[in-house]
Amino acid sequence: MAEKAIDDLMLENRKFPPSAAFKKTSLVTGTELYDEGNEDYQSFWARQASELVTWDKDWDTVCEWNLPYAKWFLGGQLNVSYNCLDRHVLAGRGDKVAFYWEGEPGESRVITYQQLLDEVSKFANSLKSLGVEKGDRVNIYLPMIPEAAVAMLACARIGAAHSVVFGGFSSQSLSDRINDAEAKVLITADGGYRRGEVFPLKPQADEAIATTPSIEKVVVVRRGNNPVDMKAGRDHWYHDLIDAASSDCPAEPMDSEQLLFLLYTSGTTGKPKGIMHTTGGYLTQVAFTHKYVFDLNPDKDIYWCTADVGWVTGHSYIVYGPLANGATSVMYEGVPNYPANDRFWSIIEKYKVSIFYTAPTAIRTFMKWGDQEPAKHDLSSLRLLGSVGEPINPEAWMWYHEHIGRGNCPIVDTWWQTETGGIMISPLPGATTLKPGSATFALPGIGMEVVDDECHHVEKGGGYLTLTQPWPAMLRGIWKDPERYQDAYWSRFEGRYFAGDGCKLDDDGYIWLLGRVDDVMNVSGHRISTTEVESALVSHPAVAEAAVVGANDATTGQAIMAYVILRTGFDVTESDLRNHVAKEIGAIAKPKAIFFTPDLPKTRSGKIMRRLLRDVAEGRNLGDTTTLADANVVSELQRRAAETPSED
Ligand code: 7RM
Repeated sequence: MAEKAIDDLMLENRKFPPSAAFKKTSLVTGTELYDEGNEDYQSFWARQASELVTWDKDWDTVCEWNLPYAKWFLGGQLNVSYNCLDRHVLAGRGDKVAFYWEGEPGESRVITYQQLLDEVSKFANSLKSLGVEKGDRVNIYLPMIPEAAVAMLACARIGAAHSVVFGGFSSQSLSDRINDAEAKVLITADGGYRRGEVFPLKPQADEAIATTPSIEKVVVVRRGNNPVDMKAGRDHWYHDLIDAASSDCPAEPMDSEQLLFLLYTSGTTGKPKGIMHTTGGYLTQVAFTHKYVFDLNPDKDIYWCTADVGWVTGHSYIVYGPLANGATSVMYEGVPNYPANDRFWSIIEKYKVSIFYTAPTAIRTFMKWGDQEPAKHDLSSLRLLGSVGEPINPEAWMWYHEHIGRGNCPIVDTWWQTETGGIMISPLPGATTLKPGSATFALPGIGMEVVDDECHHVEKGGGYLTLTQPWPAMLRGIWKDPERYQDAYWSRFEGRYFAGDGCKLDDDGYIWLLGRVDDVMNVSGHRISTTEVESALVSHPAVAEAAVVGANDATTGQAIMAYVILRTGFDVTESDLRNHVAKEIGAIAKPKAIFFTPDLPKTRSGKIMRRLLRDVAEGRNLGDTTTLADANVVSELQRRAAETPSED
């Protein structure tokens, strides 16, 4: 028998079946979708494609699978922007609100489907007037303002692929991404709001495009009102273009496999990968998952996903999924703690949000800030909560359930990646009994198998998460780098996609994500996941957030080092926490050292950067820190590491 891929230490027994009240209005309460997906996944997706998407021309072939390349709905034609806008207006829903936009300083804008269609059409005409043609790439570098969605949809309308770069990225990251994509046009803003202040974007963009020969034109949205230089002939104000443009821009049918967007992921090493997503399959899966995972009732629900449009979550679950389904969404520009730590809860109360989708990093931060913040607000409009981005620790799940959901809302823990395009593993909230911290099961139509090092089936316990069959929203490759595509995703296990994540299956077949396999620690021959030790730490009432890493150790191979953020008003000793971990999951998982810290190094989308913590723990100089949200955090940790605590 192969050596165990990852140990299984934690046992979580709490169960939350869907309530009778939730089931009463839920879209799915039984196993019918799973049965259909198991029977024949291609027919299953074909049915979703015809029910959820409007096609200009039917497809001939559902799926062509030449490993590792899939094509979906070949021969079919459709336009994504038509699906997100025109068809709702044509059906008489033009006055329906698409977005309630909330600016960080407090202003709001209400945008109906008709208004969004007009604006997108005008901007699509503007892009054409700037020379953008079908097949071109357009870069988008904007704050969280409605114009970001307008720009994406305008590109989709005319068949140009967008490449959105998060507004918090540096000019160097922007220029690298523009050059890789060879984008013709850059859409940016003067600046945006963050934590009560205007951060400049146009000056960064100017710096970036000094080294991007492909950029011919720049469009600038006015938002921050900060002074900017406009270069005559090259730079255009967005509002001038819109004022001059016609709102008549018929959506052009695109081939199902037309490139819809590139989205760059930083990966662990080397240059960012331009993940390619196309049209028909992508739209089918994001519409399906947005509808069924969030149990959407487009006539009643107010949906809010707190991600930034610069991340895949923003692409799939702020823009394309919700708009394809004709949903009403909230879009918020700023940070959760401006002007105070209860901003999110005041937004939920103000717009009567019923579906709320956020990340574990945010939830743990809210735990740290204290129960009193959500308690100040009426959150009774909520009926469903979601989580994405990292494993959600069982205690963070319980806190979210109790203090935000007030015990009444199911939580959908959704596992997926930039590469998968849409949600892959998640409960269906009217059908699945939840366990706190488990993403539960693969969705209908998705082929998932846990395997060991030798690619043998794992029935129970730890292993590697693999995907065994193509899915409609899967990446179509890495832009200009087919070899890297093959190596990065299809080489570890023959014939399957390996996501890089470890997970385990419990007695009931529930999936528990255990983090990236590169982070798994090897302590005296035991393969211990960072997630389980972190969850054990977070289960102590004094702990809000924890990150653990394995550092080289002469006796045990690696030793567990833990970095812990305490909840406001709580205190605990190191040895109490070590004993707590031993009691929760076993003595082998007891951290050798625990460092208390006010903050942790995170990527700008909120994922803990364990690689940097390993550098700190092993006393190395820091590697690449350019993707960090706040670089000061690590230098502070290094300072603290110099005063290494003792072991008991
Ligand atoms: C959507 C997104 C992908 C990686 C993925 C995992 C981790 C995401 C969950 C999760 C446990 C989850 N795209 N991840 N969701 N881990 N439970 N529900 O985050 O490309 O930025 O990251 O994120 O490691 O491989 S991403």
